Amino acid sequence: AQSRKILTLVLIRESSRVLLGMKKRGFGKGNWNGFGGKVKVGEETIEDGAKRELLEECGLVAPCLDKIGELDFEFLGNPEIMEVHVFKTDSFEGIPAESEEMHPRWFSIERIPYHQMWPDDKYWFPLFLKGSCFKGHFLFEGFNKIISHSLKEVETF
Ligand code: 6U4
Ligand code: NA
Ligand code: NA
Repeated sequence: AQSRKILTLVLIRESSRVLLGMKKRGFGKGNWNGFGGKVKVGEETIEDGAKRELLEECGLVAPCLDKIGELDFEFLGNPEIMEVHVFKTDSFEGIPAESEEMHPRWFSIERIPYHQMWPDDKYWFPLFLKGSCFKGHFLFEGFNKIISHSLKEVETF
């Protein structure tokens, strides 16, 4: 049987730029990525977990997050599916600050560093940038190679 692990991913968008964090430790170290992580026991909603991770990892407070995506990641030889809930917002308080886990930096939407991101990001990030919602599934061999994937736009969540 396949178990699922729920994770969050938060993208901060201003008109022509996106805030990403360089992951300094753990899963995905060395990649630019959104902010997020595991949902903790006691958190009422997945969105609450996402807001906490955003604050912990880059010091920003977001009163409200919009859910825009659900991405399933499977790794050959590992029965656990990672179910990543993707959120975005353009409204937040605070100034991005470095944490133990992330080094934040703004990127122009013309210069998203796909070559230093998870390999799936090149597929779905453009949907985020154009304002769409999406669902996807990616099967990895190791952490760098995608063997198969599916991705579709959805109306809403
Ligand atoms: P610790 O180190 O225990 O505090 P935590 O912050 O709870 O960890 P973490 O950072 O391991 O969790 O969570 C993984 C993060 O990486 C989540 O934000 C989801 C994101 N992520 C995982 N696979 C991804 C992928 N293939 N593409 C992507 N983001 C991914 O863009
Ligand atoms: Na994290
Ligand atoms: Na974290």
